[in-house]
Amino acid sequence: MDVTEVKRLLGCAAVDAYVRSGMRLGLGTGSTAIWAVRRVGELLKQGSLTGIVGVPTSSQTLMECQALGIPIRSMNDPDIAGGLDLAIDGADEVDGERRCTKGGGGALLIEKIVAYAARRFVVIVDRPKLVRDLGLSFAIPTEVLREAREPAIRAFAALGGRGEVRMAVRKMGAVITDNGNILIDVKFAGPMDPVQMEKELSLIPGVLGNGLFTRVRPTVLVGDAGGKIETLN
Ligand code: A5P
Repeated sequence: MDVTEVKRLLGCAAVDAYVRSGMRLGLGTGSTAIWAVRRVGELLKQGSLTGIVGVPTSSQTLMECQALGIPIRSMNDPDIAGGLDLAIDGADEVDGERRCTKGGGGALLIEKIVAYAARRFVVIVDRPKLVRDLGLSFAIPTEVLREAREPAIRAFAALGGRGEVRMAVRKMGAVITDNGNILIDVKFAGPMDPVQMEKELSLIPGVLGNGLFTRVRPTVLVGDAGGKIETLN
């Protein structure tokens, strides 16, 4: 089974198991989470789900919701009021304590606001994303105010990380996020304490968000190449 099919199965499984009518739902970003968004759209169209309001975590997800007719809100709308029943998202890495690295798709800032505001967080990943230590094979993404670029890179170095501005592929220059900022990916040479590092990165002026998600322990659905899905709680 190819990896796209595994991601589709994961998206469907998460929605079928955890989404109920009337929920305020955080909708993640990326090539896995998009399948959960599509499943919500499908079930709304069928009428087997009703009364859902979704908070999209990126322009990718916003556009998909609009195309599928999923009612969308911001975290600040009165009927969301800063809290969600459930958020479903992908991840780049998950460790043995179900802590995650996110932000490969550049949407980490809103993804974290949404995940941390949800009563339940469900992460959907294919098995190769399970790792022993976060941040070794995947650099930790950070979203940084443009004016803070060089001070932030110096601050990352003081924490043992090498920061690299993420460059755009079909545009010259840096990737500019949905929020108008740049992304700096921070590579660590050896294992670090992700709980402590999430805090340290959050304290650097101009660093608006980082891709370490350690303060919520999600339910993780892990997809195997054969299509089997395991739930980690
Ligand atoms: C988006 O910013 C990310 O956090 C994604 O959720 C993460 O990169 C996983 O994406 P894929 O499902 O595309 O691998």
